[in-house]
Amino acid sequence: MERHFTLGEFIIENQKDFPYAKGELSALLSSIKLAGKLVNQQINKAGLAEILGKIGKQNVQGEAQAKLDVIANDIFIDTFRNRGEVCGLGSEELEDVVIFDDEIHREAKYIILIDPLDGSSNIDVDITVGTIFSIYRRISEVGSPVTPEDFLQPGRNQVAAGYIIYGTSTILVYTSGNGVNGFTFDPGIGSFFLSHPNIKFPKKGNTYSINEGNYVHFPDGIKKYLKWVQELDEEEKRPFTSRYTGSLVADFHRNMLLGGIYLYPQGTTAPQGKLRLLYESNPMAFLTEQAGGKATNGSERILDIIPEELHQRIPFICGNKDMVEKAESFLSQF
Ligand code: P6P
Repeated sequence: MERHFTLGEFIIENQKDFPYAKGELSALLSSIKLAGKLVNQQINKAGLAEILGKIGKQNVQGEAQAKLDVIANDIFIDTFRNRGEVCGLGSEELEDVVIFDDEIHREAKYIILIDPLDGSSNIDVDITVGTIFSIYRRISEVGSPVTPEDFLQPGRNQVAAGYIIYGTSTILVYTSGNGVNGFTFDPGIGSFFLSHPNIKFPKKGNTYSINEGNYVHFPDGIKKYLKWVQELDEEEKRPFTSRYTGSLVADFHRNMLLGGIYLYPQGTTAPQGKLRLLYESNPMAFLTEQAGGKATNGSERILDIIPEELHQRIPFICGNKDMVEKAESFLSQF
């Protein structure tokens, strides 16, 4: 019987992967684990606890905020405020960063960027949602207040990134630069257990995830790519399958395990696409590359893009390397 590490045991077992950390990164991952359990609990009883639906306000993105967006955001902020591993936090739900400017937090080495509840428009109809997180070592001096530059580092500087997918089961998936591992939550015990060791994209993928409702707005290269995907090829006999849930975490998780490509390209109504670079595309790009895939904006590596502002959007294509390169080839031709 294979022994299933808990997430805590796995982190300790792999402490050697963090040569410069004296346990803070491990403690930070444990804080994320704790907050994830609390969010999971709220999501699972949402229908009973009158916390479904919108709050009648918009977030900084101009998107209607769901009650659970705000609840999840508060849970993560409170967790990090009560523990001492991060000196600042950027969130999809907040216009400005949260600076934990007290003696303890000023000594913290890390900052974190989160999308507390991605895909939250799906909550009221019980479709999978997720939390996405992205962790950097601060570049400002430890002991001083965190600065905006700490949050505007290129994705290649991430020290860890991952997501928690609240689906048929709740799974925490993360990388700290040494591969991708997934841990499934056992609510009976209240622990996450290693269930998906060393995740890699399969050699071939035949699933594509894109909102084809935006077809008229897509660049010609994407339109030609979609036509290519949907044509039966005499030699390869390749039938592709379309799977798109409206939850990046759900589509990404399926494509990473079974093979596939996710695309949110730019369009006439969204010149920079929809996904946010700092707390959606960068963490997913880090995971993609660690799992053997490729993540670009259609021409450049996502992780090399230098951010200019906290909520900037970026066209995003990620998945099996050959599938991403095929889409890029259409974009470069048309
Ligand atoms: P659309 C959710 O709002 C999200 O950021 C991703 O999780 C998801 O893939 C995408 O937007 C859905 O956007 O425009 O297709 O509804």
